[in-house]
Amino acid sequence: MSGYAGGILRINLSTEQFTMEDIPERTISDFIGGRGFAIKILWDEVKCVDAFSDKNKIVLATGPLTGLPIPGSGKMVIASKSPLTGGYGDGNIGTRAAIYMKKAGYDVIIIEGKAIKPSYLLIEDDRVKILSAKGIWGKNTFEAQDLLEEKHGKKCGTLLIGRAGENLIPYAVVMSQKGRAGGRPGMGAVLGAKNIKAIVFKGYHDIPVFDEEKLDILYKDANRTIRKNPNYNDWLQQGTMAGIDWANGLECLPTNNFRHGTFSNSNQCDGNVVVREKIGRKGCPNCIMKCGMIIEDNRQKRVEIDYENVAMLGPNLGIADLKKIGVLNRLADEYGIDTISLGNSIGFLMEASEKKIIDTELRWGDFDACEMLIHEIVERKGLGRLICDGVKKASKKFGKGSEIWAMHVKGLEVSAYTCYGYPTMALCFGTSPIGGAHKDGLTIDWEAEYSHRSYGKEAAEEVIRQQRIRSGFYETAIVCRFQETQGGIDLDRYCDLFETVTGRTLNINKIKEVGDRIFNLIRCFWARDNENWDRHMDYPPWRWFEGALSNGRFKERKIDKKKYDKLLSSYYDLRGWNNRGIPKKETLDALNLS
Ligand code: PTT
Ligand code: SF4
Repeated sequence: MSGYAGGILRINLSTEQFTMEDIPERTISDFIGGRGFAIKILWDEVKCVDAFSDKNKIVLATGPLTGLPIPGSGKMVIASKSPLTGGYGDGNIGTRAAIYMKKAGYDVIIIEGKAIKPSYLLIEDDRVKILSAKGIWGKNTFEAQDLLEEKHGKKCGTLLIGRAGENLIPYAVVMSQKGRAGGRPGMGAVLGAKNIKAIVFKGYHDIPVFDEEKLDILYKDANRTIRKNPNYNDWLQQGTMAGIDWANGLECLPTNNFRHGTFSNSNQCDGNVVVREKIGRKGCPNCIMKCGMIIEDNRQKRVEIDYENVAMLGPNLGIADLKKIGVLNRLADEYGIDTISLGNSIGFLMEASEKKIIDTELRWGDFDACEMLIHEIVERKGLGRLICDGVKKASKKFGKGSEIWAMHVKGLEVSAYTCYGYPTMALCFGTSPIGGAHKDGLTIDWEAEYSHRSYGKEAAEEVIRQQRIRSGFYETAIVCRFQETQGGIDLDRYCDLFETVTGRTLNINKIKEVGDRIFNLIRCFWARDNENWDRHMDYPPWRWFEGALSNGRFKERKIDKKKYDKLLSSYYDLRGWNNRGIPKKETLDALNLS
């Protein structure tokens, strides 16, 4: 089947059995791939289980465009029930593993059960082995990657976890290529609970393409378009790090646990510093816009930095020096722990100290304390024990009003945009399918331009428009969404590429329909596993309703709670959900989900 590799590999770690399954035609036409396949499988097979039990499953899913000569096609989705949120969780990681998995003959891999001892998987075409992880268990992700490549050669793709995943830190990510990270809602911890340190892929098959000659022409043409794009050169200089200046200017750069939206020392850690300090660039395979900016940190180690990482481990903790932020970022990558939740958790603890809720003194900007805390979080010891399970749990333990400044949605810590002035962005966080993430909607530019519409029906429509396209195309087909925003490859062009690869038609209406189907099924997954589901689950962190400061320039900034509720109701109406945020039967019927 053109564009698809050959089906689903199911690996049962408990019985050590491996089976191949076909993907039903209806699943392909209804869900396309990636996140679509992942939620279909999790909905069918993972019902109300503990995320760390051997009944939970990990789904690795590629899309029909993965691994082909298409801009940004070196990515895959990793999904599971999240130990951090208790709901659906996924991440999108750029890695050679995505390409080799498809070349080995698999669109999807389902990992179920639990290995009896620390192990890793070697998947080479139709040969699957569960091997002992002796010698790599306990190693950081950089060392483990080197050891695996020494053993299996460099011509392979690797997914792996660090100490954070081994120690079941619920915001442990999956790492690859010493700098790519995916699966913020604890996908690394689910692998750890299954005793799986790494998965090594080797594959030698060609991926079938409907019209190879045309694909070759379209690919060259697409790369020409990217190179000619006026943003291209700036992007190569700063990548996502241009975001620091942008966010500071729009007053949404999280500073001191999201209390402020500007950071007075941002010029010590912005994109201009990157231009001076950069020693290289890295990124995902099949991409000519590589956006991972490499600098040397304060310990002379190489580290790949991004906007989210720097904002959360820098300004949000009051730290300005990019090389020091780099040390914290590198540690997070070595341990395989999510930088966004980490920056949130440490920021939460610093605020708890400032408010004398804990009796240890932690000061904003104290780099040494932050470094120590990262070690302690990962090892679940010392002060780190207080926040190693995320801010939602920590605030429940702390009480004393700390729930107000625990910056999460549904248990997942919010990404690096503070929203006092951005209610539509708060709705993106509130209704994201995985909790407080920006991956399905980022409306700050739209809102800055049309702020008078921020609470209106247009705002709900804009959020849904973005969610439909991102979920219905970028997370299913799968390609990097930066190729559109920064490279100028629009959706029409991608639909053409899709048709050339698969021989199936795709247009914006079909993308929206698939996006809606996925969003509704994910919503059902959350509601099924959360008995007390209600609209409060779609509220942003309370801090944005209260306002953070009693004086200064942020004094007046906050989201109007009543207006947010109205906005949420418009969103539900447009989605065909009831006033608790649960899909109505007729909505599910119309999407073939009855
Ligand atoms: C993503 C989230 C992001 S989003 C960032 S930086 W960003 C953080 N990166 C981390 C990191 O690094 N190390 C670490 N230990 N933790 C990290 N946590 C954070 O994880 C990523 C890029 C980026 S960089 C973004 S926005 C875009 N996201 C895409 C997406 O979601 N879908 C898609 N189709 N295309 C996308 N393109 C861009 O990809 P998660 P990556 Mg990532 C070091 O995984 O779980 O989605 O969390 O995958 O290969 O690193 O690419 O300013
Ligand atoms: Fe990966 Fe960045 Fe290229 Fe997107 S732009 S494919 S995230 S390297």
